[in-house]
Amino acid sequence: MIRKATELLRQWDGPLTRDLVLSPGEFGLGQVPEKLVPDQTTRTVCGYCSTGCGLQVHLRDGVAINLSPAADYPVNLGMACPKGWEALSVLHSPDRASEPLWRNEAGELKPVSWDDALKTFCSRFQNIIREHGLDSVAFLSTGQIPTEEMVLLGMLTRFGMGWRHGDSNTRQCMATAAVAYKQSLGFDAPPYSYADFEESDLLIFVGANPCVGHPILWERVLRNQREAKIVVIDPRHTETAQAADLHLPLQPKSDLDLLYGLANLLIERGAVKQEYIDEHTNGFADFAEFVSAWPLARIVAATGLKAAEVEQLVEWIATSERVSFWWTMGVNQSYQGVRTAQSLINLALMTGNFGRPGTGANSITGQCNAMGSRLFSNTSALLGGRDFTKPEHRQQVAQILGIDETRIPHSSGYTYDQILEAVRRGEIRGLWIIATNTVHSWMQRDETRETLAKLDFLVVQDMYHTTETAQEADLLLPAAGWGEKEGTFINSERRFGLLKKVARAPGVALADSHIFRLISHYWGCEALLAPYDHPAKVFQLMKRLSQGMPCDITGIEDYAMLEQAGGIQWPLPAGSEPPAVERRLFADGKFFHADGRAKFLFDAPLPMPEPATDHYPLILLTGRGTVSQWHTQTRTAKSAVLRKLYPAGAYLEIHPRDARERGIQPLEKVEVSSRRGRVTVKAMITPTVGRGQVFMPMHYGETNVLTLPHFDPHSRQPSYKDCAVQVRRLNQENQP
Ligand SMILES: Nc1nc2c(c(=O)[nH]1)N[C@H]1C(S)=C(S)[C@@H](COP(=O)(O)OP(=O)(O)OC[C@H]3O[C@@H](n4cnc5c(=O)[nH]c(N)nc54)[C@H](O)[C@@H]3O)O[C@H]1N2
Ligand SMILES: Nc1nc2c(c(=O)[nH]1)N[C@H]1C(S)=C(S)[C@@H](COP(=O)(O)OP(=O)(O)OC[C@H]3O[C@@H](n4cnc5c(=O)[nH]c(N)nc54)[C@H](O)[C@@H]3O)O[C@H]1N2
Ligand code: SF4
Ligand SMILES: [Mo]
Repeated sequence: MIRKATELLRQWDGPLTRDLVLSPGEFGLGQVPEKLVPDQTTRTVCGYCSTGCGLQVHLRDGVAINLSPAADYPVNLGMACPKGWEALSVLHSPDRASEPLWRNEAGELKPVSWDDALKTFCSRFQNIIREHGLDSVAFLSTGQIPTEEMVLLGMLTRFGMGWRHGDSNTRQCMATAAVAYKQSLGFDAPPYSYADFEESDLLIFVGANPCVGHPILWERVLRNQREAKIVVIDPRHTETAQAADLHLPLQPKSDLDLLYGLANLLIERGAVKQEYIDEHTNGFADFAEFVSAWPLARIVAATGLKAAEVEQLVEWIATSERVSFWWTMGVNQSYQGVRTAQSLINLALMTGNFGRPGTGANSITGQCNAMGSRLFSNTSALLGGRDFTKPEHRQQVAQILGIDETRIPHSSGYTYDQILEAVRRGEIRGLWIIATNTVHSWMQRDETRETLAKLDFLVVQDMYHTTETAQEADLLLPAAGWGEKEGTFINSERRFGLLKKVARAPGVALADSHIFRLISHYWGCEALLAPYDHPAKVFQLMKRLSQGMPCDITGIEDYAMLEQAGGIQWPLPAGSEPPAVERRLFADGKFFHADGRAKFLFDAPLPMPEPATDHYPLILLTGRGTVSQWHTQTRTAKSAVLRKLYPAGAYLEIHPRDARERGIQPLEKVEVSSRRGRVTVKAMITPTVGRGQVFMPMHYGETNVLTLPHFDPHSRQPSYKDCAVQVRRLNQENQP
C-alpha cells in the first residue's frame, strides 16, 4: 500500500530528515532550524568543478552565513576561485524550485503536493511501460550530485524499476577518458595526484585551459619549484597558453597527427625506455611501425605547426626526467577522442613516464563528482566500476545487494545520444532528467527541445524551476542542492571529499536521495533502498561494492575518517597503512589488465566530418568562457558578484583579419550561422583565436544552436568543438 510522503519522511529518522519541512505549518516552515551541524564552523568541499577545494563554512545558530577557503585541506591549501567563494549566495534565489510543479491542461506549471507528484510520477511511467514495454522509458543523470545519491538512483532505476536505458551528462564530458583508460590500462583509473603538478619537469597540457576551468589546479602548477617547462597544445592562445613556455596552436582536430608524429620522432632519436616497454606493456612493436609513417613533414602539413616548434617539444620530452601529460575537453570532446587520449597514454608509456613523481597520462575531470559518476552511478559502468556484460560482475553485485541476479541487466543500455534518438523515433516515451540541463548543453538546441516535446512524459528534477529543460517538463521535482545535503564527491585525483549540510533547502524541496527513496515506496520496490536511509549507510555499501576492485575503499572506516584526513584518495583497501596525503597509481608498473600490462592502442586519423567550405568557411570552437561562469549558468547567474565578472550576453571571438574581411567592428552584433541554425551575438575581435576559427563559450544558450551532433565511436562522447559556420555583419539598422 502506498503511504503518504509525509508519513514516510516522519518515519525516517537521522540527521538528514530531522528538519524536513513538507507543508507550511506542518513542521514549522520558515523557522530557523535548530542546528544543522553541531559546530560553529565546518569544512565541506566545493560543488562546482572537479578540483574539489575544501571550504570552511561559518555558521550562526547552525546555519551557514559565510565561507572561506580551507587552509588545512590538501587540495587547495587556502585558495578558492570566485565560484567557490560565492557558493552560498546562489542557494537563495527566487527561482529555486521549492515545491513540485505539474503542467495543467492549460499548459502552465502549477504547484502540487509531493503525494500527488509521486503518484503521478509512478502512474504515468508505469502506464507507458505497460503499453510500450521497459524499453520505452529512460533517465539522464549527472556528475553533480553526491556519490551516495548516484548509487541510490542507479539501484532504483536499474534493479528496482527495471529500466534498461539510463545515462548521464558525464557522457558529454568524461566518457572518452573512461573508455581510453579502460582499454589501455584495464580500468578507468586516472593515475595522478595534484602533487604531480609540483613535481614535474615538463608539463604538457593538451586541449586544456586550467587557468579558466581549473584555476586552483593552476595555482598548484605555479607552486612547482623544479623550473618546469610548460607546453600548451591548443588551437587558441588561451590564458593558459599565454603562461606557457611553448604554445603549439595546431589546427583543430589535428592532435592525432601531432601525437603520432611525436612518438615517431622520439623513437627515431632513441628516446624510448625499452626496458619499461618490455616489462610493462603490450603492442609497442606494432605501434612503432604504425607511427613510422609520420615524418616531420607530415606533422607540419597536417597540424599547421612550424617544424622548429615540434622539434623543440621532442627535444624537451627526450631530455626531461619527469614528463606529465594533462588533457581535458580539447581531447575528450572529439570524434576521435578515445584514440587521441590513448596517443597521450602511449607517449607516457613508451618514455617510461608512468608511476613516478611528476609523470603520467592524466585526464583532468570536469564536474565536482564526474569520477563518482564513472564508478558508482550504474549508468555506463555497473556499480563499483564493473561491467554489465560480465556474468561474474553481475553475480558479485547481486550478492552484495542481496538481490536476484536476474534483476541486473546484461547491458548498460542506450547512451545519451541513443536515448535522444530513440525519443525522436517515438521508441522512448517517458524520460526522467536529474541535475542536468539537456536543452542548453546538448547539441542542436532547437531540435533537442522539439525532441523532448515528443515525449508523453518528461520529469525534470532540479534546484531551479527556470532552467531551459525544466521549462519543458510535465512534472518538476524540486531538489535540494550543494550545501543542503550530505555525502561525498570524488575529485580529479580520486579523492573522496565530504559534503556537509549547512543550509536548509527552500520550501518543500528534498535531497535527491529522499526523492529516490520516496519513489521506491510509491513504485513498490522500497525493500531495495530501505536499508539506506542515511548517506553514511550508502557509503558503507559503496565500500562493499568496491571490495576487490581497483577502486577498493574498504580501508576508509567512515565519514569521520574522511573528515579527519582531509579527504582520502582511492584505492585504500582494508588493512592498508594510514594513507599518505597524496598518492599516485602504478608505481609498481602493474596495470589492471589480466596480465598486468598496459596496451598500445591506435587508429588512423579521420578527416573532420564538417570541414570549412565556401558557405561555412570558419571552424567553431566552443568551451569555457570565464572562471566565474558554470556551464548553463543556472547557478552562477544567481550571484550578483559573479555576474559582474563576465560578459552578460553571448559573444563570438573572431580573429582581426577574419573580422576585417567582413567589415566587422569591435562589439558589433553579428549573425553566426551553421547548417543547423543561426544566432545573433556580439563580436569580440581578438588574435587569441586563429584565422579561420571562431570561439563561443558554452555558457550562453546560443552556442549549441549551432553545434553538430557527432560522436566518438568508442565512447559516444559528443564532439562539441568542431563544426563549420559563417559569420556576417548585420545591417546597420539592426545594430543597437
Ligand atoms: N569556470 C568554469 N570551470 C569549469 C567548468 C565551467 O563551466 N566553468 N566546467 C568544468 C567541466 S564539467 C569541464 S569538463 C572542464 C573543462 O575544462 P577544459 O577542457 O579546460 O575547457 P574547455 O574550454 O571546454 O576546452 C579546453 C580547450 O580545448 C581547446 N580545443 C578545442 N579544440 C581542440 C582541438 O582540436 N585540439 C586541442 N588540443 N584543443 C582543442 C579549446 O580551445 C579550449 O581552450 O572545466 C570544468 N571547470
Ligand atoms: N558547446 C558545448 N557544449 C557543452 C560543452 C562544451 O564544451 N561545448 N561541455 C559539455 C560538458 S563537459 C558538460 S559537463 C555539460 C554540462 O551540462 P549540464 O549538466 O547540462 O550543465 P549544468 O548547468 O551544470 O546543469 C546541471 C543542472 O543540475 C542542477 N543541479 C545542480 N545541483 C543539483 C542537485 O544537487 N540536484 C539536482 N536535482 N539538480 C541540481 C542545476 O541547476 C542545473 O540545471 O555541458 C556539455 N556541453
Ligand atoms: S577551483 Fe573548482 S573546486 Fe575550487 S573553488 Fe573554484 S569551482 Fe570550487
Ligand atoms: Mo564537463
